[in-house]
Amino acid sequence: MREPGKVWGNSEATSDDFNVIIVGAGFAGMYMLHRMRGMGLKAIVFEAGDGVGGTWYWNRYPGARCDVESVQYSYQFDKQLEQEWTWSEKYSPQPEILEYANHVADRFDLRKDICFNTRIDSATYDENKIEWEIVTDKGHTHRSKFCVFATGCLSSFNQPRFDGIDDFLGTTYHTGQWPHEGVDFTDLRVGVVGTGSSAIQSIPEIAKQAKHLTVFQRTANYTIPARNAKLSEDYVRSIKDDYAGLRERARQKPAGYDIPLNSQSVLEVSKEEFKSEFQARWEKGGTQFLAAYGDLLLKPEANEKAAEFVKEMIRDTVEDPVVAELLCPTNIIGCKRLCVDTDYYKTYNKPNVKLVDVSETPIDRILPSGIAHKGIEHQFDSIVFATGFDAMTGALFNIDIRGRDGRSLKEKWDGGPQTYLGLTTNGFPNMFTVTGPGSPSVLTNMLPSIEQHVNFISDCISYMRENGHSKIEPELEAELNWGVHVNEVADLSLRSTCASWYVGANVPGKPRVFTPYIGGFPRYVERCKSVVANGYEGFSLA
Ligand code: N01
Repeated sequence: MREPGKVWGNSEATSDDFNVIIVGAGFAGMYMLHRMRGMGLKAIVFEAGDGVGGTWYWNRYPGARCDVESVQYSYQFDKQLEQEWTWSEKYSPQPEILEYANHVADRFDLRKDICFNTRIDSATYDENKIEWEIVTDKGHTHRSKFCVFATGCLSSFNQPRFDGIDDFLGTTYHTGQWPHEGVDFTDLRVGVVGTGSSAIQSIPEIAKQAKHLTVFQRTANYTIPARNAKLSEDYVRSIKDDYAGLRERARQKPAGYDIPLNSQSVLEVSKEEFKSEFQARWEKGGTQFLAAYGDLLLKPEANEKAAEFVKEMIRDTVEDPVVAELLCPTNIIGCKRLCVDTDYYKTYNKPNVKLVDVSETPIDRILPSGIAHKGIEHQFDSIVFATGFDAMTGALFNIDIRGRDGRSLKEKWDGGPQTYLGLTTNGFPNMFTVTGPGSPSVLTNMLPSIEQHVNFISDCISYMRENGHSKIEPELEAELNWGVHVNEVADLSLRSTCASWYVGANVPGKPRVFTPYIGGFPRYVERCKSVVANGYEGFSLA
């Protein structure tokens, strides 16, 4: 084994140079830093916000919570952390998840190597030195052997540029950039644009305060009651007593999330049977609803059974039949990400809540006093844009990333992202993405996926160190084959068939490509293991 200093060392390096530069201090960046330090490497994280937590730092809108049960949406790399941290609710609210991120940062003393309030403007690969040069928005330059983008899948917010948006005299908010001090909507007339997860979580909370709330819906969404609850001491004890078992069961599941999966076809059971199964899952709450039968996301006629059940629930809940029909989605259930809510449909029974359908006629423009639609002026004191994100690639494209020969990542991915395993891309040596396009990421429980990626990257760097390599890059052929596989499995699922952010449909001009890997967590992990077992198959090492 070569001495680390010789492998990583650069005669021109200054004390400002790092072995590994990590971009982003969310759950991915924090664990990456921890692993690098554990390997004795010098690493620094650059973070745009003034605190850790990523998604949970930015998305502070009312009602924000995770839709994966907290006992599973948590790190598993440290058994003591697992035992000592106690979640208070089934789906913990954003402040508690952020508190957890802060606890982890303190516990592992991460902050001293995180440079807050700093955005990365550019990252350029220097072939001669086999180094990355990073320039921050403060104009500082740093160099490192490796560059790891832990920039998140849903971190570049999507703000549609409605005509007149800058003329609005009230206050506008985006759910993904919520003010830290919170917002009091008491006695205000509020407009919400969008009905995705962020809107579905925030609308019931905003409706509790606002004098009047108008929701502008372009596409109705399916949502399942969360049935959130405080966790009892006995339940927490039972989880902690068998955390290893729970994590192992989760690893075997396609979403890396231990929920009751039924592989049976809904088409093979009687109407009474599937209705009772859907009813039981509706009562239990959460995304496990879609795991009721094995073919719900494979066959339209199977999907329709689940979709019809939810529509019946909407019609039973919403008192005004016209509003109920507007809230009934017309597309595949689960095609767009299934939402999880608390009292979403019930909120439309409130006298201060109104739904405006903008599916056929879009919003005309923003006026100084509100929103104009079909020539009608809706007056507001505040407008909330719950309009989502430039998902998967947005945060990467916000940085001018240039690989070998000055080639820009944005240009390379002009027709859609191309990666090997969602972790690396040809032409960009020593660069890694955590939960990048082509990885299971957003289709799985993010925390186990993040840990798997970070462990893969860390082990890879360790392997390079032990074997005297200073450069790693995926071969073009391996990358193309991975892309073919990602597309093949996407084509098997109904998830790839609608205009969702999974395919980039929500951002005008974005190429329509199903970006995450839908082959499932276990299959992905097996593939990564076999790549390693075969001496980093598909990578060229120098
Ligand atoms: O964003 P979205 P989100 N005019 O893209 C509408 C995760 N998440 O922030 O569907 C009018 O889903 C748009 O309409 P349409 C989760 O993975 C998790 O809600 O494009 N409307 C849509 O209704 C989630 O999937 C959690 O027709 C416009 C909405 O804005 C992802 O983040 C909580 C418009 C955007 O919905 C994104 O969710 C929250 C326009 N010009 C988020 N442009 C949990 O863990 C857009 N829209 C619970």
